[in-house]
Amino acid sequence: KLRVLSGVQPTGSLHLGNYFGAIRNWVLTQHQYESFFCVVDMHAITMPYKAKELSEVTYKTAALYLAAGIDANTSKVFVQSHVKEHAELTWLLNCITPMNWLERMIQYKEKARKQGENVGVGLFDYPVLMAADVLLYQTDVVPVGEDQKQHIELARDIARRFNDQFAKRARPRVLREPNPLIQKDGARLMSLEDGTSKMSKSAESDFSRINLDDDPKLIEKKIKRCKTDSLKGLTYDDPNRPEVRNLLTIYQLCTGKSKEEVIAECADMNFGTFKPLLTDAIIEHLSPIQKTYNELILDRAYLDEVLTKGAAEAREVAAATVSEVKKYMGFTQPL
Ligand code: AQP
Repeated sequence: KLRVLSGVQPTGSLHLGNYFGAIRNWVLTQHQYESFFCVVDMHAITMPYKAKELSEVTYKTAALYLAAGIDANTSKVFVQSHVKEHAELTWLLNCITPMNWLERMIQYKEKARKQGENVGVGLFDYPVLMAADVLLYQTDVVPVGEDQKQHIELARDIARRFNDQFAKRARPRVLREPNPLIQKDGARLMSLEDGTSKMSKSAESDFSRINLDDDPKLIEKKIKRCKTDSLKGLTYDDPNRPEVRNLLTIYQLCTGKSKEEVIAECADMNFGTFKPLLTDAIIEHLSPIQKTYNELILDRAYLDEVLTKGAAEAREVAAATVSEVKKYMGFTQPL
């Protein structure tokens, strides 16, 4: 079976972008692949965060994975910091990664701009930690949203550089080059307040996104307030109305209808008619997930059990990779 790895940062409530860009695709493909899904808490500390909340948000994120339909019996669900090989491989890869590869990263440039003088080394190094996450498990496929494509390409470049530099003749290659898996629809959901910027956990306004744990009243309020116009006729491809495309895509994904069906249904609508339909579709799609989530989040013992088992299984694969990498890099092996 091909291997899959992906993760989300515990930096706040997960939103529809994280769900349709990543988690839902993990759920749909988890039985086809050998799957590793981690809560990437070490990535979460690359931006200012509240230490008191990290553990709580980590549990919440894991509970949402399970509530969304990740099957902990077949997929390995774990917390990144519980498998110390992530940090160890990051250091090893740091030492073969040119600085200028990282200086090109769009996400770094965007996030660093917000940080000004205080931007940390960790944020700069984020893509190498992500490369380590992926390469540790000899991952074939990484299901992510569009914004992460550049980071996966970097992970491929790092793997190739390692293989060429230290293990030119090794077959199979010591580090496997991963491929991104990016869905056609939902790979880049946009803010509800600005159809040109990405829906994001860290955006200041909570009204820019629908969180997976928003209650129906709040969802209704957010959709009522989201940026729209009063023109009649809703289409996917009007470049002057990016909000329309975004909301139609969310409607399409929540109802499971095809794009063609949505085009036919909404062609003559205005937002006044469409918004209540969209609100209902989101509430209906999220309701079973929220019901399971509300039960799971109270059951810390069960979450601990899942995460402990997941980490033990992940560690086995990760340790073997690190040991191989260190061997090729010339380290002495401890007795
Ligand atoms: N708007 C989006 N549309 C589709 N997919 C998205 N993803 C994020 N935003 C969208 C995908 O969700 C996964 C996890 O993201 P992450 O938490 O690791 O970091 P991120 O990409 O930086 O997401 P956020 O929500 O914008 O977080 P903050 O604001 O904390 O940086 C990834 O697969 C990502 O592609």
